[in-house]
Amino acid sequence: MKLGIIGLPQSGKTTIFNALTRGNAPTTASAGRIEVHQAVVDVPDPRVDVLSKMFNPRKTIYAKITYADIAGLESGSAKGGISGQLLNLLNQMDALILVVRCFESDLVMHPQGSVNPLRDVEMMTSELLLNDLIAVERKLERLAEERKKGGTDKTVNARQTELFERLHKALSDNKPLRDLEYTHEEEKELSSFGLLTRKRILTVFNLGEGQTAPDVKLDLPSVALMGKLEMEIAQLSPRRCGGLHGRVRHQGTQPQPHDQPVV
Ligand SMILES: Nc1nc2c(ncn2[C@@H]2O[C@H](COP(=O)(O)OP(=O)(O)OP(=O)(O)O)[C@@H](O)[C@H]2O)c(=O)[nH]1
Ligand SMILES: [Mg+2]
Repeated sequence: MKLGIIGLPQSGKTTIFNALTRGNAPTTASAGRIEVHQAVVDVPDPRVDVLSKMFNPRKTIYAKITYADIAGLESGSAKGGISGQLLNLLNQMDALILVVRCFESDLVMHPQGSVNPLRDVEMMTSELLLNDLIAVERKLERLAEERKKGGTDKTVNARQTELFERLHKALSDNKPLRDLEYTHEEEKELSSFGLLTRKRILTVFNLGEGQTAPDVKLDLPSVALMGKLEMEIAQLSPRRCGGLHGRVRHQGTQPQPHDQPVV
């Protein structure tokens, strides 16, 4: 499973990525740049540990999650549709983790000039929605052209037009596409058509030390954690603490020796 970590610039994406993967990717400004760090993390599972002890196999393989820290999505990114490279990266993800800044700091600039978690969630989710709306409108235009020209299968065209009009209606009503129901056939039709609001999103409120979770109502599931503190804990020796996740195999960041499962 691939999870993409997104959020406004300087919200703490790389910090949370490091916390989840015990990585030490540099948490530096990269405004306007598309940047990605990836790491594969074993999902700790005590059941696997028990079975492994019982049967003593040559290899014990845990379920794996790939985390990708994807910088580059900002307010305004979707105006003309999210750029190809970034969209391609986002499309490869099974679900998204949206990091939202809650911590206050005079040393770290906020792209909007102030800390406001609800505004930032809405800003990022509208970028995804706008991107899908543009993609769906383009598809509907292509379908209309095909109809004019003739030559293509009329039933396929009619079926797709009906589906994409339904998507268009939902997006125009500000509704993400994950909220719609699809037939098996429609799922198949859409699987090769990258639509970002069909992906599940977990919102992570990145709190400063001692801060409590913001009192906001969201349509998305959310968790609140102190990203910087979690990163520092995760970077300690795995034998001394568990951090946010289990053992790691790194890609693109420095490899570290983690040979013991953390329970
Ligand atoms: N004080 C404080 N600083 C934090 C916290 N979390 C992150 N930071 C700082 O905020 C800055 C940005 O954090 P990053 O994790 O690099 O943020 P990012 O979203 O990856 O940033 P870009 O990749 O540049 O968009 C860094 O200097 C972090 O040390 C926090 O909880 N408290
Ligand atoms: Mg970063």
